[in-house]
Formats: sequence, C-alpha cells, structure tokens
Amino acid sequence: MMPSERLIVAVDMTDGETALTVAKKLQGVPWAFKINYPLVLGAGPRIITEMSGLGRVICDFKVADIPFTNGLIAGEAFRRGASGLIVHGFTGADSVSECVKVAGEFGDDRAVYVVTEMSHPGGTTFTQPNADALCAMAVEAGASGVIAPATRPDRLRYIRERVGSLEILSPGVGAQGGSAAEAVRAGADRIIVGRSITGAGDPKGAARSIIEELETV
Ligand code: OMP
Repeated sequence: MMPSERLIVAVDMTDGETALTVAKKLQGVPWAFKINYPLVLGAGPRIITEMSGLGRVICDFKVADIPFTNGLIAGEAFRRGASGLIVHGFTGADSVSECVKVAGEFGDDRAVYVVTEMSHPGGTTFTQPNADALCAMAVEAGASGVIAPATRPDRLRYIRERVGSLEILSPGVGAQGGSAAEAVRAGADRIIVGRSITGAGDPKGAARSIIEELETV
C-alpha cells in the first residue's frame, strides 16, 4: 500500500463551507475523508454527497441501534455517497450484520468498520475489556474492518492478532498523542488524523509530512 493510501483525514467541524474549503486544499492527498455528526448536523446531510465529490467519504456515525434503525441509517449514508460507515459493535451481531447487509446492497466497494477499543482515556473503561468479543463479532458479521487505538500500540498489536486480515483504521495520531509510524508498525492499515491536519496553518503540508513519516515504515 502506498503511504498516502494509509491516511484518512477526519474533518471534524460544523461549518460546511469551511469543511469543503479544507477538503479542496487536501484533495488527492489522503485516501479518504472521515466526517461525523458535527459536520452533518451543522451543514445538513447533503454535505455527505458534496464531500464525496472531493474524495472517498467515511461516515463516522458510530451507528448503535436495533437492526431496523441501523439499516435505515446505513442506507441514508451510502445512498448519499459514503464509501464507508463506522458502527458500534456493543449493540450485537444482528445490528452490525444489518449494516453489512445494507452496505452490500450498494456494492462490494462499500465498507463497514466496527469500533473495538476506543482511543481516548475512557476507552479503557468499557471498550478495552470487551475488545476480544468485539473483534470476534466484527469478523463473524463480515465487517470490512475495525477501529483500534493508535494511542495504545500494544493494544493495536493485540487487536491485529484477533481480526486476522480485516482492515484496521487507527485514530488517535497527533492531537491524542499517538504516532502514525508506530501505529502502522503495530498493525494498522490506515490511520485517522483530524486536528493536527485540519487545524494546521497549511493542512496539505501537515498531511504530506505525515505521509513522509509513513514512508519510513
Ligand atoms: P483527532 O484526535 O483530531 O486526530 O481526531 C480523531 C478522529 O477519530 C475523530 O474524528 C474521532 O471522532 C475519531 N475517533 C477517535 O478519535 N477515537 C476512536 O476510538 C474512534 C474514532 C473513530 O471512530 O473514528
């Protein structure tokens, strides 16, 4: 995989015009943009389609409901142009499987990623003790990949052993203290970076310097 294919930029902001300006500056540099509730609530759901005109979009909705509701959310995200969707796994296999089923209806290229252990300090309270079960369930449900913490490379290594060849997307690089190169060395396929790119004076330069760091792995 090319180092640039390992980078996902989290566009965490509420203003649609600002988000599109940042994405235009970064266009063609990262593998994907990740968007979240702040942007969709602030700018409206059409931002999913607008952002997908500038690159691959992963909707980080951490979907966590009964299968019926999960399916509706997944359908809206993919219909509006998302390539990937981040879902929670604690809701159980049926809820995750529903998202995987809906993704498949939009094409083989649509991905569902299951959160295993979260990257922030609170991630150790509930997600870490349940990471084994979440990994097993993600594999069983046919997810494309999982989310695992760049802030804890030892845990990334542990999770890699449990998800086999599933893709690992790893947030927590930069603002949360994790290192891009270390995360990839520990088993991440791609890293998710938000504030240290979007908050930089030169977002493209910040993204390029992370890609350069990944060239050393
Ligand atoms: P920065 O800390 O600004 O680089 O942003 C990290 C991004 O990854 C944010 O969009 C978070 O919502 C997201 N994230 C985590 O930080 N930790 C997790 O455990 C999971 C996610 C995620 O699912 O993307």
